[in-house]
Amino acid sequence: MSTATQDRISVKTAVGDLAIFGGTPAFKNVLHVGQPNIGNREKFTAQINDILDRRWLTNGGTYVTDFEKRIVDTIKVEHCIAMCNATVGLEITIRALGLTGEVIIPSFTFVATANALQWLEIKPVFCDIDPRTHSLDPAKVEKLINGRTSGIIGVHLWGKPCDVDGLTEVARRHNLKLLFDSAHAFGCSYKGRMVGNFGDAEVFSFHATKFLNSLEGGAVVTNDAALAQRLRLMRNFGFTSYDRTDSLGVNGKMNEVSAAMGLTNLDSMDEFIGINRRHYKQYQDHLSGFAGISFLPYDDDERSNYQYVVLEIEESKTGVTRDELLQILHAENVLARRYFYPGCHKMEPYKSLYPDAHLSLPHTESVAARVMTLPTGQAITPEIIRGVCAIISTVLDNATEVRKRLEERPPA
Ligand code: T4K
Repeated sequence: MSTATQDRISVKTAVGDLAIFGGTPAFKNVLHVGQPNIGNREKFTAQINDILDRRWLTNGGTYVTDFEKRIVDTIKVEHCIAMCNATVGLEITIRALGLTGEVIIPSFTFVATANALQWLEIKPVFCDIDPRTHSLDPAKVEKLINGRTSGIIGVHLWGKPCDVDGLTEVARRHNLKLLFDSAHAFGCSYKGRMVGNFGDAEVFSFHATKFLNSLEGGAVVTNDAALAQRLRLMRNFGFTSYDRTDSLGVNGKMNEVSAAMGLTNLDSMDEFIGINRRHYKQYQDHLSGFAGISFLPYDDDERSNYQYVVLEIEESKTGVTRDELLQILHAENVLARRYFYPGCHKMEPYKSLYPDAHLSLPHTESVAARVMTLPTGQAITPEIIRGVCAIISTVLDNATEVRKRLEERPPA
């Protein structure tokens, strides 16, 4: 299985070596957060040929059906409805659940969570997170419930399950629908049960950047047979038979090539998780000794996909800000990311629609200012991680000098 080739890595040890101050970038080729994992290429190309030979490209083909079955078996859920992507999966599910009025969600999430609601003219009500977990705080959710609230969308950000029990209890007490945006959490468990089995439904993403991808793709999973039936109809224009519709639908179908990619990658899922876990531990070994650097922990007693290496940088202890460190890494061709900055409430259209939202989101804003994600996955090697950590160590060991030299640089 191939990985990205890095024909040159220069390991940084001194401030003067840093590319931002004129040194040669540590990596010749750009490193991304979210470079796709790719399973057995021969198998995938053979499947594409089979799909072409059979001239059945989409609309309920055998690969999509098999992919849905494999997901059902993998996470032990009753129904899986594959979708063209998770955003459309969320929109269809929101509609199928009959959500209206207001729905409570975190602001600290990818903008698709909020967009899926706003697109359907439902108000996303942004709730603050628990800064330790980066996920919705159920006590704060409860305070936002009013007569217009129809549901809650919990997000298992970074693949770490949110407080499922707490949100389930709040939803039950107030008779609200509970949906989980599980875009990051395929293959993860909560209290020993696989994510996908909670709330009214959960939505996975299999976008190229997810640890398990189907090129583009998503899936809605549920243990509610009636909801599953509505989702299937809505996914396919509402068709109940060849030329009959009884209700409104849209096109949310996954195509056969995407399903073949999903199936191929499912065969390598344990390998991908193993790679991610080793990378995560290696980053921790190199960096967790530095004051002001903390890793978002994954629970080793649960199943996790370890697809994001999430660091928090506390400037008062590191002597550099998250954004300064990002600038330095980018100059070295390490495209570390500040996901999910600045929070949905500070992005349009939400910033204009809900200008006061920030008042109740202090943890969201402070976490969004501290978080950084580092490259991981199949394209990354232990040698690359050593190179990335050498840059960060050089900066942290010499923070005062780095800060001074950054300030002395002429404005760009
Ligand atoms: N809910 C949550 C919580 C989500 O995080 C997402 C998506 C969704 C819902 C909606 O799921 P989908 O509708 O997408 O199925 C990316 C992804 O596009 C998005 O799927 C993902 N979350 C989000 C967290 O990340 P960007 O804007 O960061 O994408 P982009 O193009 O900058 O790609 C990230 C990096 O990956 C780049 O630096 C380059 C690299 N890359 C990307 C692609 C596509 C590659 O090396 N190869 C590739 O093929 O959003």
